[in-house]
Formats: sequence, structure tokens, C-alpha cells
Amino acid sequence: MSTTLYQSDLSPFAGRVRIQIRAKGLTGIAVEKAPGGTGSDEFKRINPTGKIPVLMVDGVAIAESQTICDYLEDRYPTPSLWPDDLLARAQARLITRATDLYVCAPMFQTTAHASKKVRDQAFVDARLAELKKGLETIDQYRANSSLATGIYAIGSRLTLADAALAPTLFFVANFAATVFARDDLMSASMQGYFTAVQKDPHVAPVLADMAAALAALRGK
Ligand SMILES: N[C@@H](CCC(=O)N[C@@H](CS)C(=O)NCC(=O)O)C(=O)O
Repeated sequence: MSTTLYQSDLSPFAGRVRIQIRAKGLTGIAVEKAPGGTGSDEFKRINPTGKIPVLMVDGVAIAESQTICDYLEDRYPTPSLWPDDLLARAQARLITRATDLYVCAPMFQTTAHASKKVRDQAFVDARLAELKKGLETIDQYRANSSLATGIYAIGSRLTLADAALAPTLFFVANFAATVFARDDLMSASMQGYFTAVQKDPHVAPVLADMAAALAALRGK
């Protein structure tokens, strides 16, 4: 089967898939930039939203990072990146979903306001309040589950909850907190998780790729 991931090193959504690819030890997946670039007419013929990541499998496009991760879990079940215990698995899926809905969604609405010249500060403040609340919600889900005991989001090994959350927190720390001068977005407990999960051997190189891509962008 021919399988290609269209992606960029800076995208936390693509980072989620790359963490999964590393953790599963998958070697047959080509990694490329979106043909024509994200948002281009050429790429919209592949994914109508114009967004990466997209996984092409024998000419068929799978869009949306979590859908891609779910496909790869189904195609390569071992090692599983979900907890074995079904209740823990539900908690891990909850964190993945909360990351998308309550953290990524408001954060990415602020990207058009990065430049002070075009910034609507009230809009940014409202989105960052949502983002902060989203992170507090995830803190609470982790605390309530009693399963967030180690360096991982849920349980004692890497799961897709970490694959979603760690690159997102990289973006919170290096985009939202930095560009909008907000050092209060992550709680001490979330900061502690973020510091700890960076020690994972599959997370660390992906966050390093994100940092290198960000440095290259800022150097332009
Ligand atoms: N919900 C999507 C979000 C993907 C997304 O927002 N990708 C961004 C990069 S981080 C993108 O491709 N933006 C380009 C555009 O909107 O034209 C997913 O989970 O894959």
C-alpha cells in the first residue's frame, strides 16, 4: 500500500500523527508537504478544508488528525496507543477530544490576530479565556480519573491523549503565551505534565521538529 502523510513540522495536528508513527515504529509512510501548499486550490482538491495533515492511502485522502490516528490504530493495532482498560481508554479519548474542542479551536482563532497591527484585543482575550478554561477542564478530567499518575496524560504509558496534548501545549507555550504575553494560560499542574512528557523518546523529537520549524519561521 502506498501511504503518504502531507504535513508541516510546525503543525500540532501533524505532530500528533508523527508521534503515533514514531511510537508504533512505522517505517513505510512517506512524509511530504501539501501539494500546492495548504489552502491552495490544488490541495483543496485533495482536502476541501485546505488543511494538513492528510494521509493519502493508495490515492484516497484521509483528513483530520484524529481520523488519521484512528485509521493507523486500526491498520497497525500493535503496539496500541490507547490504554487497555476501557475506562482508561474513554478518559484518554476524552482528553484528545477536549484538546481539539476546547484548546485548539479557540487558540487557532487567534492566529489571524498575531500581528498587533490587525489585532482585535477583545476577541483575543475572549478566545484565550476559552483556551485557559479548556486546559483547566483537562486538568480536572485528569484529576477526576485518578489515572494521571506518571508523566503521561492518562495511565503509565504514551497514548494518543499525549500525542494530541503535548504538541498542543507546545503551541500554547510558544505561540499563545509568547505572542500575546500571557504566562498564566497553563496551570502549574499542566506545566508539570508538559515538562514531564517531553522526556518521552517519541514526543521529544517531534517537539524538537516543531521548535526548529518555528525558529525558521521567526528567522525569516
Ligand atoms: N481539525 C484539523 C485541524 C488542522 C489544521 O488546522 N491545520 C492547519 C495547520 S496547524 C492548516 O493546515 N492550516 C492551513 C489553512 O487553514 O489553510 C485536524 O485535526 O487535522
